[in-house]
Amino acid sequence: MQLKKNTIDEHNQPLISEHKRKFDFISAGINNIDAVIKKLVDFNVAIPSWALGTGGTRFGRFAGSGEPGNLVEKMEDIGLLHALNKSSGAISLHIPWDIPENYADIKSLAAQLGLQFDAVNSNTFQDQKARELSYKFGSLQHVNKAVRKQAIEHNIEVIKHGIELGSKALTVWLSDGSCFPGQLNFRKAFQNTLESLQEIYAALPADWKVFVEYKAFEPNFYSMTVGDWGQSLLYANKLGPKAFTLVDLGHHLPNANIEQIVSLLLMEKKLAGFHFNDSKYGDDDLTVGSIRPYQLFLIFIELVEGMDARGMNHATDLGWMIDASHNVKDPLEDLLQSVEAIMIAYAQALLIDRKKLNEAQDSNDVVTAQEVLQDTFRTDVRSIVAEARLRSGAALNPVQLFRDIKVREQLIKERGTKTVATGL
Ligand code: PSV
Ligand code: MN
Repeated sequence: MQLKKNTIDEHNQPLISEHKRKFDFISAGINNIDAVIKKLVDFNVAIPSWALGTGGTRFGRFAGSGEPGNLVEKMEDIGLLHALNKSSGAISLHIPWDIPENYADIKSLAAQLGLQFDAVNSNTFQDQKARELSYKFGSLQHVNKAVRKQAIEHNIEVIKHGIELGSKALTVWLSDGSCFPGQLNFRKAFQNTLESLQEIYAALPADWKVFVEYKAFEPNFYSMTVGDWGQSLLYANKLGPKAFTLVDLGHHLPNANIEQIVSLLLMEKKLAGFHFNDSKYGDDDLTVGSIRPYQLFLIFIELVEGMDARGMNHATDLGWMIDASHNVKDPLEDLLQSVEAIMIAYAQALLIDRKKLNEAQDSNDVVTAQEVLQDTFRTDVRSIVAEARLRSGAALNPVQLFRDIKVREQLIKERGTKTVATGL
């Protein structure tokens, strides 16, 4: 299923006058509104190939219908999202869940849908049928050199798939760690992992990056070998200039100050980018902005400030991706909501009165500093984000259009009711 331009126009038409009223009101007080909108238009968030189906927990999975059964259908789903919001123009592949059968066909489909290939992801957290050795006790950290070799080769194979498609980064997330005290020698596990990563690093093309993703716990519950940003940064520093730390919002211990982590990683030129999601308790993988929108806003303040301090391009110099799971919502509607929440937080961060904030900070005026932040956070910027969509040819209200033209119903007609997308 593909969306036609006139479907978008027909949806926008009756909404335009009310939209304009709201937009004119808010934009009257902003002197650089066109520059802000241009940044929003340029900003895109990649969609992971594993997030297009209904997720689940270890207790069960309540499958949806009309879900994509292969990579082509997954790309078509992302193409739909991108047509609706013009901010989801990239796909991140997880190998071996989504190995392309024919690179040329996949690349031409991507071009037709306006999609780029974002970072490619390796998977050494599950055993694959074709692999001889088990990752039960880790992969790159494993005490057995042969297991490490198998995991290294898998990562190099993932890079090769990425090269064929035009990706420029490899994301390595390891479930390696231990479940019980005494199970692992931490130093040996670190050294083994570092040496394995060094071999993978050596296989990176000159213009590639490797993103080392950390996670505090799960599936290992006593120690994780890349458990926090400190450990990830150690690996990234030891590996070299092409290695960076990837922040997944759900991968911290409760109440971690993620905005401070982001600020310092940016300062050290070691921030790779993001896996966006939201959580109440652990790695809940909920819709971005659904639980802690203020935290997301604070993170974007640090991102914008840190990137501007280094003259970085907001849209292209870091990796932006959603990494969420959808247990009770339609995955596509959920992804539309996540992208919207990211754009809102980004728009608000762009509107912060930096000069006033800096002055307040420099004079220890804590009250004014808080006022500056909360004034902006309490400003309704949804019409600014909608205007950016309008200017790039997208829908004023993507979720409403998705429902009005019955996208899911059409996908069910095309794909059937009993479908299961690969992923977790
Ligand atoms: C692990 O929880 C993670 O966040 C990593 O990014 C994985 O690659 C992804 O989820 C999908 O399993
Ligand atoms: Mn992640």
